[in-house]
Amino acid sequence: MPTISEINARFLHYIQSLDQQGADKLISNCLKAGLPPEQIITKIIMPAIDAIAEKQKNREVVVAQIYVMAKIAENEINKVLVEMPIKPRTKGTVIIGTPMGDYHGLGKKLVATFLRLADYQVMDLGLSVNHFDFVNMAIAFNAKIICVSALLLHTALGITEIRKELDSRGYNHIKIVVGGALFNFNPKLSNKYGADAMAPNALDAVRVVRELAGDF
Ligand code: B12
Repeated sequence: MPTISEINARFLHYIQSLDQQGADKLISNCLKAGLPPEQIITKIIMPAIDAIAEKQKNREVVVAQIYVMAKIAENEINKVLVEMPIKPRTKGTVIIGTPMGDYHGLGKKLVATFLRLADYQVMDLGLSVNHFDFVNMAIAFNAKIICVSALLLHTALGITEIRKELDSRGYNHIKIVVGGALFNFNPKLSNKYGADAMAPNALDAVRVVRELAGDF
């Protein structure tokens, strides 16, 4: 059995070569070999996406390539997520989505899954969500937390709109937690946009949600 870093290098090679079949076979073999799904996501798939992000920063790949690479990564994430245990949701409801105009969905999907594994009922509103919908759903489902996954600077203003809408309707006890590339680049932005907290990854997202919801 190759080491995790060897598997990661191979996975990166497959997505860089836009080889869906190779990636598929590799991840299937990892699952068959009994590698824990969480480890496959955090140690094999996510580091590969980070490496691609680095290449994009250095302008070594173009958006069309990133699109296909992200699609391959997403297919493999979906395959691994199916293997994760289904647990009863004993904690409260959390609303999650991306702000209007933001179609980056991989981080949101992972955060939603990790919250579900931590027993939260997660209402995933999907991509490019209007701020009214975030607020209406939070109120309707008695959620204590709204999670916003924001990767684009110009669409993150949607978070400020959610804050304003909550405050103007007297729901300022509902907390906003944010994450995504934007806040990993500059964590202070979370405060600027009116969020209560940020987390840099899906595991920390669970910790922050627990703290804000008062669940231990
Ligand atoms: C893949 C990708 C795409 C794919 C998205 C495919 C998909 N299905 O999601 C495609 C090709 C479609 C795309 C398009 C664009 N993209 Co793009 N994209 C990326 C890239 C390379 C990776 C994002 C990703 O999926 N990462 C993997 C996931 C797992 O990580 P993550 O999202 O960060 O999530 C983790 C944490 O951040 C955290 N987290 C995430 N959400 C949340 C939420 C909460 C509540 C919490 C607590 C935590 C949390 O936990 C997650 C898991 O650990 C980033 C670079 C980067 N550094 O992020 C650029 C990036 C986000 N894109 C960028 C841009 C500009 C664009 C485009 C405008 C086109 C372009 N010129 O590149 C379009 C815009 C499309 C739109 N309107 O949404 C810029 C944004 C810059 C900015 N400041 O606004 C980035 C940063 C690249 C760059 N360096 O320039 N992109």
